[in-house]
Amino acid sequence: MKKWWHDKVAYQIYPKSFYDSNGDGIGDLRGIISKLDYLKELGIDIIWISPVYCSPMVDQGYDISDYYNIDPRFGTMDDMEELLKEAKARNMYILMDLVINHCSDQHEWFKKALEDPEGEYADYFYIREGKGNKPPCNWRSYFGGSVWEKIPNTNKYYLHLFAKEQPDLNWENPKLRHKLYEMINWWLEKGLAGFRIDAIINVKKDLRFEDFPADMEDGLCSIDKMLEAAEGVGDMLYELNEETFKKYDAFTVGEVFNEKEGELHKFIGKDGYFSSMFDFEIETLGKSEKGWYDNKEFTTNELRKAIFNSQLKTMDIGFKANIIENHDEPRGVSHCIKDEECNDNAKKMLGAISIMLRGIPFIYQGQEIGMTNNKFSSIEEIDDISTIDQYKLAIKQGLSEKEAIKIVNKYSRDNARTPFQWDNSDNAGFTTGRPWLVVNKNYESINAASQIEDKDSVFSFYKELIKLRKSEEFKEVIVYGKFRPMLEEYDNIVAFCRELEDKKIMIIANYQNEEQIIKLPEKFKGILLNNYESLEIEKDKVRLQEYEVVILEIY
Ligand code: TEU
Ligand code: CA
Repeated sequence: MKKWWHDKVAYQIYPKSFYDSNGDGIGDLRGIISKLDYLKELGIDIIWISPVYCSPMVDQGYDISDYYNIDPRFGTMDDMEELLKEAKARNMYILMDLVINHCSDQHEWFKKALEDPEGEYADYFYIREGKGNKPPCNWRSYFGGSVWEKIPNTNKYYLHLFAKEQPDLNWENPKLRHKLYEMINWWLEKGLAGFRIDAIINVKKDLRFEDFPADMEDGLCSIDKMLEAAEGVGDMLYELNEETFKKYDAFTVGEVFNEKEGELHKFIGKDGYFSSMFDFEIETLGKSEKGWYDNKEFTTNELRKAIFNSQLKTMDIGFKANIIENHDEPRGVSHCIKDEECNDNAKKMLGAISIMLRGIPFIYQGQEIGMTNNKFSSIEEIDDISTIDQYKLAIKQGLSEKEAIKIVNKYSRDNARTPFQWDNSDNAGFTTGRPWLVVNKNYESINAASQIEDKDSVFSFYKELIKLRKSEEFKEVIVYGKFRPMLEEYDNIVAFCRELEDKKIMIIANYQNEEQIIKLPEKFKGILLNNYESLEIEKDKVRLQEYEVVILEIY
């Protein structure tokens, strides 16, 4: 059954780093409004903005102290209303970020809970007695250390899977859940098209709050162990959808890392909890549970296998949201292409692979102009709480400062949070003030202004990809066409078909820094897109140049 969002292309904005309209060094809502035409030009329909609610910004706004107000750093509620209006005027849709696994320790609910750990608001959180003078159990936070923080002058602790300033909300409490539903519907009434839903798999805990075997010398265990044991998240997500999103035909995309085997259809199937969820295959490749210091490199063939498996597993169930990066990850082109080979052809090739997959393409701000990782020279340049934790962990595991900063440069979330590079003026045209985070030094060669009019730029290639995706002739096959892996017998070739009865296209990417000759498996009808000037083809032999990607119509 067709849904309004099936043929849309989405874009993630990290407001703090997108565009600063008032010179305070921080991106804001008026900055976003001023750039809507830029996004319209690119071909964007849906815009997800990371949190702009009131927040102490311990975790960059993912610690919300008031769900009903815009943080003054980003602007006012009038600005938010105007963004909704201006987007609507352009046939664009706004998603906000729904962070409801936890709130900020500055939220009034939590303040009231601390005032009276036996009172009504205490049950909006998980407050438990310590075991002797130790926390209730040995789970490790996503940001390092225990998930339990002691409440002063008591032997009680409160639970926080993320930072201690992000107390987990108690989803076992129907009163709390209904407070959240009220808030969600209040925003949907305002005209939001839906939400990106933050860390939502964490809302169901293993309520025994018992230890799991320690997996490191800190005596703690990965939170994944708890999530494996927790049963019943589906009941909560079903109720959430029934009480809110479903009533508005909202588009929702879940950030889900640990759904259980065989449960995908419950999440994004026909009557799923969400419309879609992100495909994190690229992001989790080589990731170690121990921490970034232990992450492994991956090969192109492994990347291909991960993407293809996910496509085949998802195709008959629903639509995932395809990404190569987001605000929690290093830049996609830096993560997936060797530094010394990371040129415009490689960046265009990666974009073509992602956008031609089956699913909803999500482009992260700056991906469309080929922004890359930053070169942080010291941990002092880093803002991100998670990166600082991972840096300390690497040092604790015996890495030198030099090795630890190398890890930070490879995996830090701040790589994706350096200011958007608009032009080659000071601070890349992001702000007239002092930017809150370093601007990538390569802004003079990588910026939007130098690419918009250049038909050979990464930006223009992304525009072509989106135009093809929306073209009358090919949109059906690109949106709904079956996914079929091709040419897996070759190394470093990422090739697949998208096909309907009456329309077939094939994408072939030579994902390496040297040419490769391949035998075309199907008779081709025409060349729809190519990141090189021309394609060398005679009969069924194709000579692909380094990082060349072609999109062909086939019979
Ligand atoms: O991320 C959830 C999540 O699992 C990631 O934080 C991941 O563990 C982390 O990036 C590893 O460094 C969401 C948001 O996307 C993230 O920005 C927030 O920090 C987190 O939730 C808490 O709200
Ligand atoms: Ca500002």
